[in-house]
Amino acid sequence: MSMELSGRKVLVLGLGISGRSAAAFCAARGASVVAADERAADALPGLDSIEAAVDLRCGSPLPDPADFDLVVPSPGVPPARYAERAREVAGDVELAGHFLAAPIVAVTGTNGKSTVTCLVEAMLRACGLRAEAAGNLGRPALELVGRPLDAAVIEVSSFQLETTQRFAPRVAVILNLSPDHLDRHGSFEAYRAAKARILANQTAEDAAILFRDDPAVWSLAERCAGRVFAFGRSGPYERGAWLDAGSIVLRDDGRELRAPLDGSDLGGADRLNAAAALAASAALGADPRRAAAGLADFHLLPHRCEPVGLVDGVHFVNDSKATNPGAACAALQRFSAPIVWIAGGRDKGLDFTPLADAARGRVRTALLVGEASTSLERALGDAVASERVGDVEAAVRRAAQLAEPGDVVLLSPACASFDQFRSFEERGEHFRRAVANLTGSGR
Ligand code: UMA
Ligand code: ADP
Repeated sequence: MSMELSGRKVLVLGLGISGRSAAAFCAARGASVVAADERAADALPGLDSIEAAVDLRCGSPLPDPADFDLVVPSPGVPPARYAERAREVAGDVELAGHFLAAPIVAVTGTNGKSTVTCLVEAMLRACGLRAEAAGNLGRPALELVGRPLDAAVIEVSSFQLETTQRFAPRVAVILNLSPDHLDRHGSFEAYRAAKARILANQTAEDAAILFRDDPAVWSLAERCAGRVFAFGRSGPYERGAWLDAGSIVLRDDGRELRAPLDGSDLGGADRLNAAAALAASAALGADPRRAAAGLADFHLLPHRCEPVGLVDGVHFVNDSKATNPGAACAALQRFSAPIVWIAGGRDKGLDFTPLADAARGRVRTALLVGEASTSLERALGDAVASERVGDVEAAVRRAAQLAEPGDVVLLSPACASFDQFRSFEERGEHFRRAVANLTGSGR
């Protein structure tokens, strides 16, 4: 398989963030590019920034892949749309893997990818390395090609990994695996297999960072060609990072380092994320002591267990990014105070029953919004009291009535946002504004 682009006929499928970047990239390297999207041009932002040489086909059925040398699919286009008729397939992550000169740290898993990607970037920078983050977190991976970098830190989704052939990161991280995107992958096993592709082309020179506490992840250790670092709640591990009395302990080649977390604003699963990121930085060869110092100024990303207000002694926390049950379970387990929990949204057909166990004994009342309210109500059964409310604003007002001082009001929906919002960010902003409105400061 050649990655030569010059003079080749390339079909880019989808003209969202990654398709626009892939079309520009291939055209700049001399390919003859057709870029297609089933949506009409006026529904697609950013088309004017694409080189004139790219032949845009919008608002019509996708062209036949058989007429092209190479198909570059966007992550959101399912392989069934092109795989059988394509001669060669390489998504933007595969192309980035080929064209990037810097070593790659690739991060996948069901939850925590963006956080860990940003943590690794921060840690490597604290070591004085030129590191930049990209990938599924929103900046297309191909934007890193040609930049002066010591390391590329790339968040990779199951959609992006599904089509990789030769992608071989120097360091691969798999954070956790719980059901998500089963509508696309068909089964949990197929989803896991897509994620496991992050390890498929690694060699003895590479390293994998795997979650020790999740059998679905840890059992992949046997497929690793390189060094394996475990990370988890309780070590010690022969090689890896674990949590111990408010610190991360990192052990590599018989040496141990203790990095206190007390000064950082990391709690709950983010402590595990920091352990994974520290192991990844060490695996890349960075000085772990300097890397750990990078935690001191790290600020959590918005919409991930983000504190957004303290009203009458009640803490309001925005975890709008929790778009699957696994993420919401982690958020519920994070707090020791009673929780008034706001959940619901677009039902992705995932099993909600694990939420009942996570909520039992922690949740004062569950306030259910959106299309998934009925299935959530059924899954929660008598584990917790629940009420249906119309939308996020109404839920915040009701939560303020139910919560007692010291409680946490947590938006952690376990569902996609698309029934009522354009994105999880928009949902989180609605929550933030509704909280501000409780005190009048949002007016
Ligand atoms: N399209 C078609 N036909 C199809 C499917 C899609 O024409 O059958 C077109 C759509 O009309 C649309 C375009 O393809 O205009 C969208 O492509 P896309 O869905 O791949 O979206 P991008 O804007 O390119 O964003 C993608 C990732 N999207 C998905 O995986 C669905 C973004 O992750 C990522 O940030 C971006 O590339 C940069 O790498 C989003 C996401 O939801 C945030 N990811 C999932 C997740 O995190 O859970 C995996
Ligand atoms: P991703 O990029 O995988 O979606 P994010 O860092 O954006 O990950 O976090 C997504 C959601 O997962 C948030 O709701 C966050 O609170 C939760 N989360 C973060 N890290 C973990 C983890 N290690 N395990 C479970 N849930 C997590």
